Amino acid sequence: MNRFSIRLDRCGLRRGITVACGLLVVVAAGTPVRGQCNPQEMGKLTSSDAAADDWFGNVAINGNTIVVGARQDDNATGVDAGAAYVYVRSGPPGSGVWTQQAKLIGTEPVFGLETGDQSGISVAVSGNTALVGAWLWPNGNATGLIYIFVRSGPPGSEEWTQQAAIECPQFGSFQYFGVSVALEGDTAVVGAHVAPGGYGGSAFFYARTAPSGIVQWVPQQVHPSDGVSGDQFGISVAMSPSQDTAVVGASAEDNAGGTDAGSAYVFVKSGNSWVEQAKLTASDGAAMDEFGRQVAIDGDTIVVGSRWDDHAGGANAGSAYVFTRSGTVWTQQAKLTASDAAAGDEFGFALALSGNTVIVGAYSDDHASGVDAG
Ligand SMILES: [Ca+2]
Ligand SMILES: [Ca+2]
Ligand SMILES: [Ca+2]
Ligand SMILES: [Ca+2]
Repeated sequence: MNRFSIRLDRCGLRRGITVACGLLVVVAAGTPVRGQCNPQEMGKLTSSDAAADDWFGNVAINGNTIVVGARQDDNATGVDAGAAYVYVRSGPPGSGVWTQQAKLIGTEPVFGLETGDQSGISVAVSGNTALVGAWLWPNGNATGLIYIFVRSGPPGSEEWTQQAAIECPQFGSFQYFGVSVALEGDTAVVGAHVAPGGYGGSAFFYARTAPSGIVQWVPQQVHPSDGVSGDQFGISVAMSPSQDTAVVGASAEDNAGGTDAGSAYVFVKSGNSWVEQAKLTASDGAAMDEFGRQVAIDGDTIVVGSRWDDHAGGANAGSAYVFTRSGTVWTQQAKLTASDAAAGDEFGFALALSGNTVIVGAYSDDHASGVDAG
Protein backbone atom coordinates (compact mmCIF):
# COMPACT_ATOMS: atom_id res chain seq x y z
CA MET A 1 0.00 0.00 0.00
CA ASN A 2 1.39 3.31 -1.05
CA ARG A 3 0.63 6.01 1.44
CA PHE A 4 1.13 9.74 1.55
CA SER A 5 -0.24 12.20 3.98
CA ILE A 6 -0.24 15.91 4.52
CA ARG A 7 -0.39 17.76 7.79
CA LEU A 8 -1.06 21.44 7.63
CA ASP A 9 0.27 23.97 10.05
CA ARG A 10 -2.14 26.17 12.01
CA CYS A 11 -1.19 29.08 9.78
CA GLY A 12 -2.71 27.39 6.77
CA LEU A 13 -1.21 27.70 3.34
CA ARG A 14 1.51 30.03 4.45
CA ARG A 15 3.21 26.87 5.60
CA GLY A 16 1.64 24.29 3.37
CA ILE A 17 3.42 21.30 1.98
CA THR A 18 2.74 19.06 -0.93
CA VAL A 19 3.97 15.62 -1.75
CA ALA A 20 4.55 14.06 -5.12
CA CYS A 21 6.14 10.70 -5.70
CA GLY A 22 8.34 10.92 -2.65
CA LEU A 23 9.59 14.43 -3.29
CA LEU A 24 8.65 16.90 -0.63
CA VAL A 25 8.10 20.47 -1.67
CA VAL A 26 7.60 23.27 0.81
CA VAL A 27 5.43 26.10 -0.41
CA ALA A 28 4.41 29.53 0.77
CA ALA A 29 1.30 31.36 -0.34
CA GLY A 30 1.96 34.23 -2.70
CA THR A 31 -0.54 36.82 -3.86
CA PRO A 32 -3.97 35.19 -3.49
CA VAL A 33 -6.29 35.06 -6.44
CA ARG A 34 -10.05 34.77 -6.21
CA GLY A 35 -10.97 31.59 -4.42
CA GLN A 36 -7.49 30.19 -4.69
CA CYS A 37 -4.11 30.35 -3.13
CA ASN A 38 -1.06 30.97 -5.25
CA PRO A 39 1.60 28.88 -3.59
CA GLN A 40 5.25 29.55 -4.24
CA GLU A 41 7.75 26.80 -3.79
CA MET A 42 10.07 27.55 -0.86
CA GLY A 43 12.30 24.57 -1.14
CA LYS A 44 12.57 20.88 -1.78
CA LEU A 45 13.56 18.55 1.02
CA THR A 46 15.57 15.40 0.58
CA SER A 47 17.28 13.37 3.26
CA SER A 48 20.99 13.63 3.95
CA ASP A 49 21.43 9.93 3.21
CA ALA A 50 18.76 9.44 0.57
CA ALA A 51 18.88 6.16 -1.34
CA ALA A 52 16.81 4.30 -3.88
CA ASP A 53 13.42 3.05 -2.66
CA ASP A 54 13.51 4.92 0.67
CA TRP A 55 9.92 6.07 0.03
CA PHE A 56 10.65 9.39 1.70
CA GLY A 57 7.45 11.39 1.82
CA ASN A 58 5.00 10.82 4.68
CA VAL A 59 4.85 14.26 6.20
CA ALA A 60 3.76 16.24 9.24
CA ILE A 61 4.29 19.88 10.13
CA ASN A 62 3.89 22.06 13.20
CA GLY A 63 5.27 25.57 13.37
CA ASN A 64 8.84 25.57 12.14
CA THR A 65 9.26 21.81 12.29
CA ILE A 66 8.60 19.23 9.58
CA VAL A 67 8.88 15.49 10.08
CA VAL A 68 9.14 13.20 7.06
CA GLY A 69 8.90 9.43 7.19
CA ALA A 70 11.02 7.23 4.92
CA ARG A 71 9.57 3.85 5.67
CA GLN A 72 11.84 1.84 3.42
CA ASP A 73 15.06 3.40 4.66
CA ASP A 74 17.79 0.84 5.26
CA ASN A 75 19.83 1.57 8.36
CA ALA A 76 21.79 -0.14 11.10
CA THR A 77 18.63 -1.71 12.47
CA GLY A 78 17.76 -3.47 9.22
CA VAL A 79 16.69 -3.34 5.59
CA ASP A 80 13.46 -1.35 5.24
CA ALA A 81 13.45 -0.76 8.99
CA GLY A 82 12.53 2.82 8.14
CA ALA A 83 13.27 6.17 9.73
CA ALA A 84 11.95 9.69 10.06
CA TYR A 85 13.76 12.94 9.38
CA VAL A 86 13.26 16.25 11.18
CA TYR A 87 13.66 19.61 9.41
CA VAL A 88 13.58 23.02 11.02
CA ARG A 89 13.17 26.43 9.48
CA SER A 90 15.31 29.44 10.11
CA GLY A 91 14.97 32.90 8.60
CA PRO A 92 12.19 35.48 8.33
CA PRO A 93 8.48 34.49 8.33
CA GLY A 94 7.22 33.51 4.91
CA SER A 95 10.62 32.54 3.67
CA GLY A 96 13.59 30.95 5.31
CA VAL A 97 15.72 27.90 4.96
CA TRP A 98 14.81 24.38 6.00
CA THR A 99 17.65 22.24 7.32
CA GLN A 100 17.73 18.67 8.56
CA GLN A 101 17.94 18.59 12.36
CA ALA A 102 17.80 14.88 13.11
CA LYS A 103 17.19 11.39 11.81
CA LEU A 104 14.90 9.43 14.11
CA ILE A 105 15.41 5.67 14.39
CA GLY A 106 13.50 3.85 17.10
CA THR A 107 15.12 1.71 19.72
CA GLU A 108 12.70 -0.75 21.21
CA PRO A 109 14.04 -1.83 24.62
CA VAL A 110 13.40 -5.54 24.12
CA PHE A 111 13.46 -6.41 20.44
CA GLY A 112 14.56 -3.28 18.63
CA LEU A 113 13.59 -2.06 15.21
CA GLU A 114 14.20 -4.76 12.63
CA THR A 115 14.23 -5.57 8.95
CA GLY A 116 10.92 -4.81 7.29
CA ASP A 117 9.33 -2.88 10.16
CA GLN A 118 8.80 0.24 8.03
CA SER A 119 8.97 2.87 10.75
CA GLY A 120 7.89 6.14 9.22
CA ILE A 121 4.75 4.76 7.58
CA SER A 122 3.08 7.43 9.68
CA VAL A 123 4.45 10.52 11.41
CA ALA A 124 3.09 13.30 13.61
CA VAL A 125 4.65 16.29 15.30
CA SER A 126 3.42 18.74 17.91
CA GLY A 127 5.75 21.20 19.58
CA ASN A 128 8.81 19.27 20.68
CA THR A 129 7.26 15.82 20.40
CA ALA A 130 7.21 13.54 17.35
CA LEU A 131 5.44 10.20 16.84
CA VAL A 132 6.66 7.63 14.35
CA GLY A 133 4.62 4.55 13.51
CA ALA A 134 6.26 1.20 12.72
CA TRP A 135 3.22 -0.71 11.54
CA LEU A 136 5.04 -3.90 10.46
CA TRP A 137 7.01 -4.42 13.69
CA PRO A 138 8.33 -6.95 14.67
CA ASN A 139 10.24 -8.25 11.68
CA GLY A 140 7.39 -7.56 9.30
CA ASN A 141 4.82 -9.42 11.43
CA ALA A 142 2.71 -6.28 11.74
CA THR A 143 1.70 -6.28 15.37
CA GLY A 144 2.83 -2.68 15.26
CA LEU A 145 4.68 -0.24 17.45
CA ILE A 146 5.04 3.51 17.78
CA TYR A 147 8.04 5.54 18.87
CA ILE A 148 7.84 8.85 20.64
CA PHE A 149 10.73 11.28 20.41
CA VAL A 150 11.18 14.56 22.23
CA ARG A 151 13.37 17.56 21.50
CA SER A 152 15.30 19.35 24.22
CA GLY A 153 18.32 21.57 24.64
CA PRO A 154 19.22 25.20 24.02
CA PRO A 155 18.38 26.85 20.67
CA GLY A 156 20.88 25.87 18.03
CA SER A 157 21.90 22.66 19.74
CA GLU A 158 18.63 20.84 20.31
CA GLU A 159 18.67 17.07 20.43
CA TRP A 160 15.98 14.49 19.85
CA THR A 161 15.78 11.54 22.23
CA GLN A 162 13.37 8.62 22.42
CA GLN A 163 10.82 9.07 25.18
CA ALA A 164 8.83 5.88 24.67
CA ALA A 165 8.32 2.82 22.49
CA ILE A 166 4.72 1.68 22.73
CA GLU A 167 3.77 -1.74 21.42
CA CYS A 168 0.30 -2.58 20.20
CA PRO A 169 -1.69 -3.04 23.42
CA GLN A 170 -3.23 -6.27 22.11
CA PHE A 171 -1.18 -9.39 21.47
CA GLY A 172 -1.11 -10.84 17.96
CA SER A 173 0.29 -10.38 14.49
CA PHE A 174 -1.16 -8.40 11.58
CA GLN A 175 -2.96 -5.64 13.47
CA TYR A 176 -0.94 -2.83 11.88
CA PHE A 177 -0.89 -0.69 14.99
CA GLY A 178 0.71 2.58 13.91
CA VAL A 179 -0.65 2.58 10.35
CA SER A 180 -1.85 6.05 11.28
CA VAL A 181 -0.88 8.46 14.05
CA ALA A 182 -1.96 11.93 15.16
CA LEU A 183 -0.67 14.11 17.95
CA GLU A 184 -1.69 17.40 19.52
CA GLY A 185 0.02 18.45 22.73
CA ASP A 186 -0.18 15.57 25.19
CA THR A 187 -2.94 13.75 23.31
CA ALA A 188 -2.34 11.15 20.61
CA VAL A 189 -4.42 8.70 18.62
CA VAL A 190 -3.07 5.64 16.84
CA GLY A 191 -4.88 3.43 14.35
CA ALA A 192 -4.73 -0.39 14.08
CA HIS A 193 -7.02 -1.09 11.15
CA VAL A 194 -6.96 -4.89 11.29
CA ALA A 195 -7.11 -5.32 15.06
CA PRO A 196 -8.91 -8.51 16.17
CA GLY A 197 -12.18 -8.87 18.02
CA GLY A 198 -14.61 -8.52 15.15
CA TYR A 199 -14.79 -4.75 15.56
CA GLY A 200 -13.35 -3.95 12.17
CA GLY A 201 -10.26 -2.33 13.65
CA SER A 202 -9.28 -0.23 16.63
CA ALA A 203 -8.00 3.16 17.56
CA PHE A 204 -6.03 3.86 20.70
CA PHE A 205 -6.10 7.24 22.39
CA TYR A 206 -3.15 8.22 24.55
CA ALA A 207 -2.82 10.86 27.22
CA ARG A 208 0.67 11.82 28.32
CA THR A 209 0.97 12.25 32.05
CA ALA A 210 3.93 12.50 34.38
CA PRO A 211 2.99 11.26 37.82
CA SER A 212 5.99 11.51 40.14
CA GLY A 213 7.94 12.94 37.23
CA ILE A 214 7.85 9.70 35.24
CA VAL A 215 6.31 10.16 31.81
CA GLN A 216 3.54 7.72 30.93
CA TRP A 217 1.35 7.38 27.87
CA VAL A 218 -1.98 5.98 29.08
CA PRO A 219 -4.07 4.22 26.41
CA GLN A 220 -7.79 3.90 25.79
CA GLN A 221 -8.96 1.55 23.05
CA VAL A 222 -12.04 2.41 21.02
CA HIS A 223 -14.06 0.59 18.34
CA PRO A 224 -16.84 1.79 16.08
CA SER A 225 -20.28 1.17 17.58
CA ASP A 226 -21.40 -0.81 14.53
CA GLY A 227 -18.03 -2.18 13.40
CA VAL A 228 -17.60 -5.55 11.75
CA SER A 229 -14.50 -7.37 10.54
CA GLY A 230 -12.93 -5.85 7.49
CA ASP A 231 -14.08 -2.25 8.03
CA GLN A 232 -10.49 -1.03 8.32
CA PHE A 233 -11.42 1.30 11.15
CA GLY A 234 -8.22 3.12 12.10
CA ILE A 235 -6.71 3.30 8.61
CA SER A 236 -6.62 7.06 9.18
CA VAL A 237 -6.79 9.24 12.28
CA ALA A 238 -6.78 12.96 13.02
CA MET A 239 -6.81 14.93 16.26
CA SER A 240 -8.20 18.43 16.65
CA PRO A 241 -5.71 20.97 18.00
CA SER A 242 -8.16 21.48 20.87
CA GLN A 243 -7.44 17.84 21.87
CA ASP A 244 -11.13 17.16 22.53
CA THR A 245 -12.34 15.79 19.19
CA ALA A 246 -10.86 13.19 16.88
CA VAL A 247 -11.88 11.46 13.68
CA VAL A 248 -11.11 7.88 12.65
CA GLY A 249 -11.59 6.58 9.11
CA ALA A 250 -13.09 3.19 8.23
CA SER A 251 -12.49 3.10 4.50
CA ALA A 252 -13.81 -0.41 3.86
CA GLU A 253 -16.99 -0.12 5.87
CA ASP A 254 -20.14 -1.30 4.09
CA ASN A 255 -23.12 1.02 4.41
CA ALA A 256 -26.08 2.33 2.46
CA GLY A 257 -23.65 3.59 -0.19
CA GLY A 258 -22.47 0.06 -0.94
CA THR A 259 -19.73 -2.41 -0.20
CA ASP A 260 -16.56 -0.67 1.01
CA ALA A 261 -18.18 2.71 0.50
CA GLY A 262 -16.45 3.74 3.71
CA SER A 263 -17.20 5.95 6.68
CA ALA A 264 -15.53 7.98 9.40
CA TYR A 265 -16.31 8.14 13.10
CA VAL A 266 -16.06 11.17 15.33
CA PHE A 267 -14.94 10.75 18.93
CA VAL A 268 -15.06 13.38 21.64
CA LYS A 269 -13.45 13.51 25.02
CA SER A 270 -15.91 13.18 27.88
CA GLY A 271 -14.09 13.49 31.18
CA ASN A 272 -11.09 11.22 30.74
CA SER A 273 -12.80 8.96 28.19
CA TRP A 274 -13.20 9.12 24.44
CA VAL A 275 -16.74 8.38 23.23
CA GLU A 276 -18.27 8.14 19.78
CA GLN A 277 -20.22 11.24 18.78
CA ALA A 278 -21.11 10.64 15.14
CA LYS A 279 -20.63 8.47 12.08
CA LEU A 280 -19.96 10.31 8.83
CA THR A 281 -20.76 8.99 5.37
CA ALA A 282 -20.87 10.67 1.98
CA SER A 283 -24.26 11.93 0.80
CA ASP A 284 -23.62 10.19 -2.52
CA GLY A 285 -21.45 7.33 -1.32
CA ALA A 286 -21.00 4.32 -3.58
CA ALA A 287 -19.31 0.94 -3.46
CA MET A 288 -15.50 1.02 -3.37
CA ASP A 289 -15.23 4.77 -2.80
CA GLU A 290 -12.81 4.33 0.09
CA PHE A 291 -14.37 7.28 1.87
CA GLY A 292 -12.36 7.60 5.07
CA ARG A 293 -9.01 6.57 3.65
CA GLN A 294 -7.76 9.96 4.84
CA VAL A 295 -9.23 12.36 7.38
CA ALA A 296 -8.45 15.81 8.78
CA ILE A 297 -10.00 17.92 11.52
CA ASP A 298 -9.72 21.42 12.91
CA GLY A 299 -12.24 22.74 15.40
CA ASP A 300 -15.77 22.02 14.19
CA THR A 301 -14.72 21.07 10.67
CA ILE A 302 -13.78 17.65 9.34
CA VAL A 303 -12.62 16.75 5.86
CA VAL A 304 -12.81 13.16 4.64
CA GLY A 305 -11.14 11.92 1.47
CA SER A 306 -12.85 9.56 -0.96
CA ARG A 307 -10.05 8.81 -3.37
CA TRP A 308 -11.92 6.27 -5.47
CA ASP A 309 -15.12 8.27 -5.84
CA ASP A 310 -16.47 8.29 -9.40
CA HIS A 311 -18.04 11.55 -10.58
CA ALA A 312 -18.30 13.71 -13.67
CA GLY A 313 -14.50 13.98 -13.72
CA GLY A 314 -14.13 10.26 -14.26
CA ALA A 315 -13.89 6.90 -12.55
CA ASN A 316 -11.77 7.05 -9.39
CA ALA A 317 -11.19 10.75 -9.97
CA GLY A 318 -11.74 11.17 -6.23
CA SER A 319 -13.26 13.78 -3.97
CA ALA A 320 -13.23 15.12 -0.45
CA TYR A 321 -16.19 15.91 1.76
CA VAL A 322 -16.41 18.69 4.30
CA PHE A 323 -18.51 18.28 7.45
CA THR A 324 -19.24 20.88 10.10
CA ARG A 325 -20.53 20.55 13.65
CA SER A 326 -23.33 22.55 15.19
CA GLY A 327 -23.83 21.59 18.81
CA THR A 328 -23.18 17.87 18.69
CA VAL A 329 -24.55 17.30 15.19
CA TRP A 330 -22.30 16.91 12.16
CA THR A 331 -23.65 17.66 8.68
CA GLN A 332 -22.08 17.58 5.23
CA GLN A 333 -21.29 21.11 4.09
CA ALA A 334 -19.57 20.55 0.75
CA LYS A 335 -18.12 18.05 -1.68
CA LEU A 336 -14.77 19.06 -3.13
CA THR A 337 -13.48 17.95 -6.53
CA ALA A 338 -10.62 19.20 -8.67
CA SER A 339 -11.36 21.72 -11.42
CA ASP A 340 -9.47 19.51 -13.87
CA ALA A 341 -10.48 16.15 -12.42
CA ALA A 342 -9.79 13.10 -14.56
CA ALA A 343 -10.19 9.37 -14.20
CA GLY A 344 -7.77 7.78 -11.77
CA ASP A 345 -6.48 10.98 -10.18
CA GLU A 346 -7.18 9.70 -6.65
CA PHE A 347 -7.92 13.21 -5.48
CA GLY A 348 -8.51 12.90 -1.75
CA PHE A 349 -5.70 10.46 -1.02
CA ALA A 350 -4.01 13.06 1.16
CA LEU A 351 -5.57 15.90 3.13
CA ALA A 352 -4.74 18.75 5.43
CA LEU A 353 -7.04 21.27 7.07
CA SER A 354 -6.38 24.44 9.01
CA GLY A 355 -9.09 26.96 9.75
CA ASN A 356 -10.95 27.63 6.52
CA THR A 357 -8.29 26.16 4.24
CA VAL A 358 -8.05 22.62 2.91
CA ILE A 359 -5.26 21.06 0.87
CA VAL A 360 -6.11 17.93 -1.07
CA GLY A 361 -3.51 15.71 -2.69
CA ALA A 362 -4.15 13.91 -5.99
CA TYR A 363 -1.12 11.72 -6.29
CA SER A 364 -2.06 10.09 -9.59
CA ASP A 365 -2.93 13.30 -11.41
CA ASP A 366 -1.48 13.49 -14.92
CA HIS A 367 -0.07 16.85 -16.01
CA ALA A 368 2.68 18.39 -18.07
CA SER A 369 5.35 16.72 -15.95
CA GLY A 370 4.08 13.26 -16.71
CA VAL A 371 1.56 10.50 -16.17
CA ASP A 372 0.69 10.03 -12.48
CA ALA A 373 3.12 12.85 -11.65
CA GLY A 374 0.66 13.98 -8.97
CA1 LIG B 1 15.13 0.05 1.56
CA1 LIG C 1 -16.32 -3.90 3.70
CA1 LIG D 1 -14.65 4.33 -7.93
CA1 LIG E 1 -3.16 9.49 -13.63
